[in-house]
Amino acid sequence: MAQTPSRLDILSQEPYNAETVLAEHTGVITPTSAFYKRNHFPIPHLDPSTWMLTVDGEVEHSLALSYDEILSLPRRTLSATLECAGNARVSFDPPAQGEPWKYGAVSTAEWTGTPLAGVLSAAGLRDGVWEIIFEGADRGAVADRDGPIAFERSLPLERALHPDTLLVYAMNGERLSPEHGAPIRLIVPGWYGMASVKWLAHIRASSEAFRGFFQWDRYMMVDPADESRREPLAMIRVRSIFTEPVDGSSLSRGRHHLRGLAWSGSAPVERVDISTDAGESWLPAYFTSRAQPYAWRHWEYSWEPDTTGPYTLQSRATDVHGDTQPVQANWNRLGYANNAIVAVDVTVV
Ligand SMILES: Nc1nc2c(c(=O)[nH]1)N[C@H]1C(S)=C(S)[C@@H](COP(=O)(O)O)O[C@H]1N2
Ligand SMILES: [Mo]
Repeated sequence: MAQTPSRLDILSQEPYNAETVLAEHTGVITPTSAFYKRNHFPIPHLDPSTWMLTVDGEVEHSLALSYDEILSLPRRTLSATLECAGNARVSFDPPAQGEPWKYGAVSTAEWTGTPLAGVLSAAGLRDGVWEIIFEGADRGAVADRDGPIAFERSLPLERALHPDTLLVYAMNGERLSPEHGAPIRLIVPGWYGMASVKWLAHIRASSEAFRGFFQWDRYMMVDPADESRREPLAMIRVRSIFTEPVDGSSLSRGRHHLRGLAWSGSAPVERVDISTDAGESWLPAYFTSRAQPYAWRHWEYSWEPDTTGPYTLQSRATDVHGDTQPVQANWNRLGYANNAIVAVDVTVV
């Protein structure tokens, strides 16, 4: 496995889960070796020369597509930020269940593939299709279900047909690697990472709502006050992080450039405000990279502290829909979608 441990903070080896070290985010695109990895099961190593993608269910013609056939379809490239819905889970209090991600389960890549819509139209969707179900080739045991099961997810028809929903074979200009879903993965730009199914093996058109484990028992926002109130996770919520300085660091007196990233799945980020006094007052940061539909933006803020001592730095992103980061995110048992404002504590000496 191509891993460079200094660029990734490894949470577990089997399944392999690793988050990006924030200081690695110097450009908009995350180098593939520093891109976070999130796996539920062991990574399958598939041979593209024998691998086939089956498309069936409520379709006029079932398809079995080879890797080369998919490569020959119309090509589309876009940059998209992928964030795990469990990113920042560690900052929930009381602790939530699940992998203890800090702030590094988010990265951005340039993805190349073909729109899923073309393959679905070749198969011919029947009337009444409601969802498209995607199955990965990875398998394993999960709580409360007879195992082993596959990683399976569905998308509402509208999102499956969106021209930016891609069957992807290249990441950052290189052939997709096994850890990121080779030979083909789905990429659903703007959605939390669980929707972007890796090691795609089977696509099924369905006239019913899918109730698989990773659709129904996980990646659900369950209201702690009433567990019958559940909302499936979809779009990435607006959020920002600091890449510099690192939490707990000491800074000299004088001028500093605070730096970070901001993103939102449903709309471009419009502003980032910075507080250097624990949220008392806020001033705008400026962007140092352009707005793109699905990729995060770099921001900077020039700061010259008046006195020595401790400071709490915070950033707050707002998107063009007016969605902004809360002081505290809604606690939920499975610890998803924590987009609360992050505090970075530094000491000026
Ligand atoms: N087949 C399969 N697809 C999967 C997963 C998985 O475990 N199996 N994990 C999902 C989750 S939860 C996330 S956040 C992203 C992570 O993608 P990455 O490892 O390329 O960063 O893949 C998604 N696709
Ligand atoms: Mo995830």
